[in-house]
Amino acid sequence: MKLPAVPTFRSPLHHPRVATVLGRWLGTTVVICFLTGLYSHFLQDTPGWLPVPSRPANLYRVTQGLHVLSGTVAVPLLLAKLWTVYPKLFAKPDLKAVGQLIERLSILVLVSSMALELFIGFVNTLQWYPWPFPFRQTHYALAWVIVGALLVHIAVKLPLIRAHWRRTPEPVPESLPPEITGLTRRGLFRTVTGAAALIGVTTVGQSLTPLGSVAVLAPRKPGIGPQGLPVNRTAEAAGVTGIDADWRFTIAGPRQLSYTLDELRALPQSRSALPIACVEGWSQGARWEGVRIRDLLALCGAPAKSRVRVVSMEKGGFYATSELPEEFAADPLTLLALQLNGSPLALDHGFPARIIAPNRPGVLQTKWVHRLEVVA
Ligand SMILES: Nc1nc2c(c(=O)[nH]1)N[C@H]1C(S)=C(S)[C@@H](COP(=O)(O)O)O[C@H]1N2
Ligand SMILES: [Mo]
Repeated sequence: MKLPAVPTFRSPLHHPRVATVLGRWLGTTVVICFLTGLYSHFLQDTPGWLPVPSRPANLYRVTQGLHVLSGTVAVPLLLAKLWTVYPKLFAKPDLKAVGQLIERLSILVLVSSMALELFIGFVNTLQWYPWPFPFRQTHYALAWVIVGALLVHIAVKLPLIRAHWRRTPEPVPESLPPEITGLTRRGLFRTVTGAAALIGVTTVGQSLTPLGSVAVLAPRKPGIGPQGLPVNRTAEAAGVTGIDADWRFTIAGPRQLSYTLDELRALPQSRSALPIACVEGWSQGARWEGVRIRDLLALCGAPAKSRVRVVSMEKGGFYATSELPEEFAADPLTLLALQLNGSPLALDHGFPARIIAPNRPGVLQTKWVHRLEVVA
Protein backbone atom coordinates (compact mmCIF):
# COMPACT_ATOMS: atom_id res chain seq x y z
CA MET A 1 0.00 0.00 0.00
CA LYS A 2 1.27 3.42 -0.87
CA LEU A 3 1.12 6.04 1.84
CA PRO A 4 -0.12 9.49 0.86
CA ALA A 5 2.70 11.93 0.26
CA VAL A 6 3.67 14.16 3.15
CA PRO A 7 2.47 17.64 2.17
CA THR A 8 5.01 20.41 1.87
CA PHE A 9 4.58 23.44 4.08
CA ARG A 10 5.82 26.76 2.90
CA SER A 11 3.83 29.10 5.10
CA PRO A 12 6.04 31.45 7.12
CA LEU A 13 4.04 30.38 10.14
CA HIS A 14 5.45 26.85 10.22
CA HIS A 15 8.84 28.34 10.89
CA PRO A 16 11.40 27.85 13.65
CA ARG A 17 11.17 31.54 14.53
CA VAL A 18 7.46 31.16 15.28
CA ALA A 19 8.11 27.94 17.20
CA THR A 20 10.80 29.72 19.22
CA VAL A 21 8.58 32.66 20.15
CA LEU A 22 5.61 30.45 21.07
CA GLY A 23 7.99 28.14 22.91
CA ARG A 24 9.21 31.02 25.06
CA TRP A 25 5.66 31.98 26.02
CA LEU A 26 4.65 28.40 26.66
CA GLY A 27 7.88 27.78 28.59
CA THR A 28 7.15 30.78 30.82
CA THR A 29 3.71 29.45 31.73
CA VAL A 30 5.19 25.99 32.38
CA VAL A 31 7.81 27.41 34.77
CA ILE A 32 5.22 29.48 36.69
CA CYS A 33 2.82 26.54 36.80
CA PHE A 34 5.53 24.12 37.95
CA LEU A 35 6.92 26.30 40.75
CA THR A 36 3.51 27.30 42.12
CA GLY A 37 2.41 23.67 41.86
CA LEU A 38 5.46 22.48 43.83
CA TYR A 39 4.64 25.05 46.51
CA SER A 40 1.04 23.87 46.73
CA HIS A 41 2.13 20.25 46.87
CA PHE A 42 4.60 20.88 49.70
CA LEU A 43 2.03 22.82 51.71
CA GLN A 44 -0.19 19.74 51.62
CA ASP A 45 2.55 17.10 51.90
CA THR A 46 5.29 18.80 53.86
CA PRO A 47 8.64 16.98 53.94
CA GLY A 48 10.25 17.17 57.38
CA TRP A 49 13.25 19.19 56.16
CA LEU A 50 11.16 21.96 54.64
CA PRO A 51 10.16 24.96 56.76
CA VAL A 52 6.71 26.26 55.70
CA PRO A 53 6.01 29.78 56.93
CA SER A 54 2.47 30.87 57.80
CA ARG A 55 3.08 34.35 56.34
CA PRO A 56 2.48 36.28 54.17
CA ALA A 57 -1.12 35.41 54.93
CA ASN A 58 -2.26 35.83 51.33
CA LEU A 59 0.70 34.11 49.68
CA TYR A 60 -1.11 30.89 48.80
CA ARG A 61 -3.98 32.86 47.37
CA VAL A 62 -1.55 34.47 44.91
CA THR A 63 0.48 31.35 44.09
CA GLN A 64 -2.52 29.11 43.52
CA GLY A 65 -4.30 31.81 41.53
CA LEU A 66 -1.18 32.00 39.34
CA HIS A 67 -1.03 28.21 39.11
CA VAL A 68 -4.52 27.87 37.70
CA LEU A 69 -4.13 30.99 35.55
CA SER A 70 -0.84 29.92 33.97
CA GLY A 71 -2.15 26.39 33.38
CA THR A 72 -5.28 27.66 31.69
CA VAL A 73 -3.40 30.16 29.53
CA ALA A 74 -0.96 27.40 28.54
CA VAL A 75 -3.78 25.57 26.71
CA PRO A 76 -4.06 27.95 23.72
CA LEU A 77 -0.27 28.38 23.70
CA LEU A 78 0.26 24.62 23.50
CA LEU A 79 -2.31 24.31 20.71
CA ALA A 80 -0.64 27.13 18.74
CA LYS A 81 2.80 25.63 19.24
CA LEU A 82 1.62 22.20 18.09
CA TRP A 83 0.00 23.75 15.04
CA THR A 84 3.20 25.59 14.12
CA VAL A 85 5.41 22.52 14.36
CA TYR A 86 3.04 19.80 13.17
CA PRO A 87 4.60 19.46 9.68
CA LYS A 88 7.79 18.44 11.51
CA LEU A 89 5.91 15.74 13.35
CA PHE A 90 5.01 14.14 10.00
CA ALA A 91 8.61 14.10 8.79
CA LYS A 92 10.02 10.61 8.77
CA PRO A 93 12.73 10.18 11.39
CA ASP A 94 15.98 8.54 10.38
CA LEU A 95 15.75 5.35 12.43
CA LYS A 96 19.54 5.01 12.57
CA ALA A 97 20.19 8.44 14.01
CA VAL A 98 20.02 7.99 17.78
CA GLY A 99 19.78 11.74 18.38
CA GLN A 100 16.70 12.01 16.18
CA LEU A 101 15.04 9.08 17.90
CA ILE A 102 15.62 10.60 21.33
CA GLU A 103 14.25 13.89 20.04
CA ARG A 104 11.09 12.27 18.68
CA LEU A 105 10.58 10.22 21.81
CA SER A 106 11.03 13.22 24.09
CA ILE A 107 8.52 15.18 22.01
CA LEU A 108 6.03 12.33 22.21
CA VAL A 109 6.41 12.19 26.00
CA LEU A 110 6.36 15.98 26.32
CA VAL A 111 3.27 16.56 24.21
CA SER A 112 1.23 13.71 25.65
CA SER A 113 2.12 14.42 29.28
CA MET A 114 1.46 18.15 28.86
CA ALA A 115 -1.87 17.57 27.13
CA LEU A 116 -2.92 15.16 29.87
CA GLU A 117 -1.65 17.43 32.67
CA LEU A 118 -3.45 20.49 31.37
CA PHE A 119 -6.60 18.50 30.71
CA ILE A 120 -6.90 16.90 34.14
CA GLY A 121 -5.91 20.18 35.79
CA PHE A 122 -8.59 22.11 33.90
CA VAL A 123 -11.24 19.49 34.58
CA ASN A 124 -10.24 19.64 38.25
CA THR A 125 -10.86 23.40 38.34
CA LEU A 126 -14.40 22.52 37.24
CA GLN A 127 -14.58 20.22 40.29
CA TRP A 128 -15.02 17.17 38.19
CA TYR A 129 -12.95 14.10 39.04
CA PRO A 130 -14.04 11.50 36.48
CA TRP A 131 -11.00 9.23 36.86
CA PRO A 132 -10.14 6.39 39.20
CA PHE A 133 -6.62 7.62 40.11
CA PRO A 134 -5.80 10.11 42.89
CA PHE A 135 -5.66 13.51 41.22
CA ARG A 136 -2.95 15.27 43.18
CA GLN A 137 -0.35 12.48 43.12
CA THR A 138 -0.87 11.95 39.37
CA HIS A 139 -0.74 15.66 38.63
CA TYR A 140 2.47 15.94 40.65
CA ALA A 141 4.19 12.96 39.01
CA LEU A 142 3.27 14.16 35.51
CA ALA A 143 4.77 17.56 36.32
CA TRP A 144 8.19 15.94 36.80
CA VAL A 145 7.80 13.95 33.58
CA ILE A 146 7.07 17.22 31.77
CA VAL A 147 10.08 18.99 33.27
CA GLY A 148 12.37 16.10 32.31
CA ALA A 149 11.06 15.86 28.75
CA LEU A 150 11.19 19.65 28.41
CA LEU A 151 14.86 19.79 29.42
CA VAL A 152 15.70 17.11 26.82
CA HIS A 153 13.64 18.98 24.22
CA ILE A 154 15.37 22.30 24.92
CA ALA A 155 18.80 20.66 24.86
CA VAL A 156 18.09 19.01 21.50
CA LYS A 157 16.64 22.20 20.01
CA LEU A 158 19.22 24.58 21.47
CA PRO A 159 20.94 25.33 18.12
CA LEU A 160 17.56 26.16 16.51
CA ILE A 161 16.43 28.18 19.51
CA ARG A 162 19.65 30.20 19.44
CA ALA A 163 19.44 30.79 15.71
CA HIS A 164 15.87 32.08 15.98
CA TRP A 165 15.91 33.79 19.37
CA ARG A 166 16.12 37.17 17.64
CA ARG A 167 13.80 38.28 14.90
CA THR A 168 14.84 37.49 11.31
CA PRO A 169 13.25 38.94 8.17
CA GLU A 170 9.97 37.25 7.29
CA PRO A 171 9.89 35.46 3.89
CA VAL A 172 8.59 37.74 1.14
CA PRO A 173 4.89 36.97 0.51
CA GLU A 174 5.38 37.05 -3.31
CA SER A 175 7.46 33.90 -3.13
CA LEU A 176 4.54 31.99 -1.63
CA PRO A 177 1.37 30.61 -3.22
CA PRO A 178 -1.52 33.06 -2.70
CA GLU A 179 -3.59 30.73 -0.49
CA ILE A 180 -1.05 30.78 2.34
CA THR A 181 -0.20 34.44 2.52
CA GLY A 182 -3.29 35.37 4.54
CA LEU A 183 -1.85 35.49 8.05
CA THR A 184 1.47 37.07 8.91
CA ARG A 185 3.60 36.05 11.83
CA ARG A 186 2.60 39.19 13.63
CA GLY A 187 -1.04 38.35 12.91
CA LEU A 188 -0.57 34.87 14.32
CA PHE A 189 1.15 36.21 17.45
CA ARG A 190 -1.68 38.70 17.95
CA THR A 191 -4.30 35.98 17.53
CA VAL A 192 -2.58 33.69 20.04
CA THR A 193 -1.99 36.51 22.54
CA GLY A 194 -5.64 37.51 22.17
CA ALA A 195 -6.87 33.98 22.80
CA ALA A 196 -4.57 33.57 25.79
CA ALA A 197 -5.63 36.96 27.21
CA LEU A 198 -9.32 36.17 26.76
CA ILE A 199 -8.95 32.85 28.54
CA GLY A 200 -6.85 34.49 31.25
CA VAL A 201 -9.33 37.30 31.90
CA THR A 202 -12.30 34.92 32.07
CA THR A 203 -10.41 32.71 34.55
CA VAL A 204 -8.67 35.14 36.88
CA GLY A 205 -11.94 36.67 38.14
CA GLN A 206 -12.37 33.69 40.44
CA SER A 207 -9.54 34.99 42.59
CA LEU A 208 -9.33 38.65 41.55
CA THR A 209 -12.66 39.87 42.89
CA PRO A 210 -13.18 42.94 40.64
CA LEU A 211 -13.10 40.66 37.58
CA GLY A 212 -15.61 38.25 39.13
CA SER A 213 -18.39 39.22 36.74
CA VAL A 214 -16.40 38.11 33.65
CA ALA A 215 -15.16 34.86 35.22
CA VAL A 216 -17.22 32.71 32.86
CA LEU A 217 -14.66 29.89 33.02
CA ALA A 218 -14.83 29.79 36.82
CA PRO A 219 -17.22 27.43 38.57
CA ARG A 220 -17.13 29.49 41.79
CA LYS A 221 -17.71 33.22 41.68
CA PRO A 222 -16.76 35.74 44.37
CA GLY A 223 -19.62 36.81 46.59
CA ILE A 224 -22.01 34.02 45.60
CA GLY A 225 -22.85 31.61 48.41
CA PRO A 226 -24.15 31.67 51.99
CA GLN A 227 -22.78 34.68 53.93
CA GLY A 228 -21.35 36.02 50.67
CA LEU A 229 -18.72 33.28 50.35
CA PRO A 230 -18.70 30.34 47.90
CA VAL A 231 -18.95 26.80 49.27
CA ASN A 232 -16.77 24.06 47.93
CA ARG A 233 -18.38 21.05 49.55
CA THR A 234 -21.78 21.42 51.18
CA ALA A 235 -22.72 19.88 54.52
CA GLU A 236 -25.15 17.64 52.68
CA ALA A 237 -22.43 16.37 50.32
CA ALA A 238 -20.17 15.72 53.32
CA GLY A 239 -22.96 13.93 55.22
CA VAL A 240 -22.98 16.46 58.07
CA THR A 241 -26.38 17.39 59.49
CA GLY A 242 -25.65 19.83 62.33
CA ILE A 243 -25.43 19.42 66.11
CA ASP A 244 -27.70 18.54 68.99
CA ALA A 245 -27.81 19.72 72.61
CA ASP A 246 -25.08 17.40 73.86
CA TRP A 247 -22.52 18.42 71.23
CA ARG A 248 -19.08 18.97 72.75
CA PHE A 249 -15.83 20.33 71.39
CA THR A 250 -12.85 18.46 72.86
CA ILE A 251 -9.09 19.01 73.03
CA ALA A 252 -6.74 16.14 73.71
CA GLY A 253 -3.47 17.54 75.06
CA PRO A 254 -1.58 17.41 78.36
CA ARG A 255 -5.04 18.24 79.83
CA GLN A 256 -8.27 16.98 78.29
CA LEU A 257 -10.79 19.78 77.78
CA SER A 258 -14.40 19.73 76.72
CA TYR A 259 -16.61 22.71 75.82
CA THR A 260 -20.21 23.28 74.85
CA LEU A 261 -20.76 25.76 72.01
CA ASP A 262 -21.80 28.44 74.51
CA GLU A 263 -18.62 27.84 76.51
CA LEU A 264 -16.54 28.24 73.32
CA ARG A 265 -18.34 31.51 72.63
CA ALA A 266 -17.54 32.68 76.16
CA LEU A 267 -13.77 32.26 75.66
CA PRO A 268 -11.80 35.35 74.50
CA GLN A 269 -12.67 35.89 70.81
CA SER A 270 -10.21 37.16 68.18
CA ARG A 271 -10.66 38.39 64.63
CA SER A 272 -8.77 37.53 61.45
CA ALA A 273 -9.30 38.72 57.89
CA LEU A 274 -8.22 35.70 55.86
CA PRO A 275 -9.08 34.19 52.49
CA ILE A 276 -10.34 30.78 51.56
CA ALA A 277 -7.94 29.90 48.73
CA CYS A 278 -9.08 26.69 47.09
CA VAL A 279 -6.61 24.49 45.24
CA GLU A 280 -9.07 24.59 42.37
CA GLY A 281 -8.26 28.24 41.83
CA TRP A 282 -11.05 30.31 43.34
CA SER A 283 -10.32 32.40 46.40
CA GLN A 284 -12.03 35.04 48.46
CA GLY A 285 -11.20 37.04 51.56
CA ALA A 286 -13.55 37.00 54.55
CA ARG A 287 -13.80 38.22 58.16
CA TRP A 288 -13.59 35.46 60.77
CA GLU A 289 -14.06 35.49 64.50
CA GLY A 290 -13.36 32.78 67.03
CA VAL A 291 -10.83 31.36 69.49
CA ARG A 292 -7.11 31.44 68.70
CA ILE A 293 -5.62 27.96 68.41
CA ARG A 294 -2.64 29.12 70.46
CA ASP A 295 -5.00 30.21 73.27
CA LEU A 296 -6.57 26.74 73.22
CA LEU A 297 -3.08 25.20 73.34
CA ALA A 298 -2.27 27.31 76.40
CA LEU A 299 -5.55 26.29 78.08
CA CYS A 300 -4.76 22.60 77.71
CA GLY A 301 -1.18 23.07 78.88
CA ALA A 302 0.54 22.34 75.55
CA PRO A 303 3.65 24.27 74.41
CA ALA A 304 2.95 27.24 72.12
CA LYS A 305 4.74 25.41 69.31
CA SER A 306 2.79 22.17 68.97
CA ARG A 307 1.54 20.24 65.98
CA VAL A 308 -2.22 19.95 66.08
CA ARG A 309 -4.42 17.36 64.45
CA VAL A 310 -7.82 18.71 63.49
CA VAL A 311 -10.78 16.33 63.42
CA SER A 312 -14.07 17.03 61.65
CA MET A 313 -17.51 15.61 62.39
CA GLU A 314 -17.45 14.52 58.74
CA LYS A 315 -17.06 10.75 58.56
CA GLY A 316 -14.35 9.58 56.16
CA GLY A 317 -13.23 11.47 53.07
CA PHE A 318 -9.90 13.15 52.36
CA TYR A 319 -10.76 16.35 54.22
CA ALA A 320 -12.19 14.94 57.44
CA THR A 321 -8.88 15.59 59.22
CA SER A 322 -5.94 17.93 58.72
CA GLU A 323 -2.80 18.87 60.59
CA LEU A 324 -1.64 22.32 61.67
CA PRO A 325 2.18 22.48 61.64
CA GLU A 326 3.69 24.23 64.68
CA GLU A 327 4.14 27.54 62.94
CA PHE A 328 0.49 27.64 61.85
CA ALA A 329 -0.88 26.56 65.23
CA ALA A 330 1.18 29.30 66.94
CA ASP A 331 0.19 32.05 64.47
CA PRO A 332 -2.13 34.58 66.17
CA LEU A 333 -4.26 34.71 63.01
CA THR A 334 -5.11 30.99 63.18
CA LEU A 335 -8.57 30.50 64.65
CA LEU A 336 -11.11 27.96 65.58
CA ALA A 337 -13.65 30.18 63.82
CA LEU A 338 -17.23 30.42 65.08
CA GLN A 339 -18.32 33.43 63.03
CA LEU A 340 -18.01 34.49 59.40
CA ASN A 341 -18.63 38.02 58.11
CA GLY A 342 -20.36 38.99 61.35
CA SER A 343 -22.72 36.07 61.99
CA PRO A 344 -22.43 32.45 63.17
CA LEU A 345 -21.02 30.09 60.53
CA ALA A 346 -23.59 28.74 58.09
CA LEU A 347 -23.76 24.94 58.21
CA ASP A 348 -22.16 24.83 54.73
CA HIS A 349 -19.23 26.91 56.00
CA GLY A 350 -18.54 24.52 58.86
CA PHE A 351 -21.00 25.29 61.71
CA PRO A 352 -20.42 25.22 64.57
CA ALA A 353 -16.62 25.55 64.28
CA ARG A 354 -13.94 25.42 61.61
CA ILE A 355 -10.24 26.07 61.15
CA ILE A 356 -9.08 29.21 59.40
CA ALA A 357 -5.33 29.79 59.08
CA PRO A 358 -3.14 32.11 56.98
CA ASN A 359 -1.30 30.99 53.81
CA ARG A 360 -3.04 27.65 53.55
CA PRO A 361 -4.79 25.68 50.80
CA GLY A 362 -8.58 25.60 51.21
CA VAL A 363 -8.54 21.82 51.53
CA LEU A 364 -6.78 22.22 54.88
CA GLN A 365 -9.28 24.76 56.28
CA THR A 366 -11.25 21.97 57.91
CA LYS A 367 -14.98 22.51 58.49
CA TRP A 368 -17.35 21.05 61.16
CA VAL A 369 -14.46 20.67 63.64
CA HIS A 370 -15.28 18.91 66.92
CA ARG A 371 -11.87 17.83 68.16
CA LEU A 372 -8.24 18.94 68.32
CA GLU A 373 -5.41 16.59 69.23
CA VAL A 374 -2.00 17.85 70.24
CA VAL A 375 0.55 15.69 68.42
CA ALA A 376 3.50 14.90 70.68
N1 LIG B 1 -14.53 18.66 56.77
C1 LIG B 1 -14.32 19.27 55.57
N2 LIG B 1 -13.70 20.46 55.55
C2 LIG B 1 -13.46 21.10 54.38
C3 LIG B 1 -13.84 20.51 53.15
C4 LIG B 1 -14.49 19.25 53.20
O1 LIG B 1 -14.88 18.70 52.17
N3 LIG B 1 -14.71 18.67 54.42
N4 LIG B 1 -13.56 21.17 51.97
C5 LIG B 1 -12.38 22.07 52.00
C6 LIG B 1 -12.18 22.84 50.79
S1 LIG B 1 -11.65 21.99 49.42
C7 LIG B 1 -12.30 24.20 50.77
S2 LIG B 1 -11.84 25.10 49.40
C8 LIG B 1 -12.84 24.94 51.92
C9 LIG B 1 -13.98 25.81 51.47
O2 LIG B 1 -14.60 26.44 52.54
P1 LIG B 1 -16.05 27.07 52.35
O3 LIG B 1 -16.93 26.00 51.76
O4 LIG B 1 -16.49 27.53 53.70
O5 LIG B 1 -15.87 28.22 51.41
O6 LIG B 1 -13.27 24.07 52.95
C10 LIG B 1 -12.41 22.98 53.21
N5 LIG B 1 -12.84 22.30 54.41
MO1 LIG C 1 -10.88 23.51 47.96
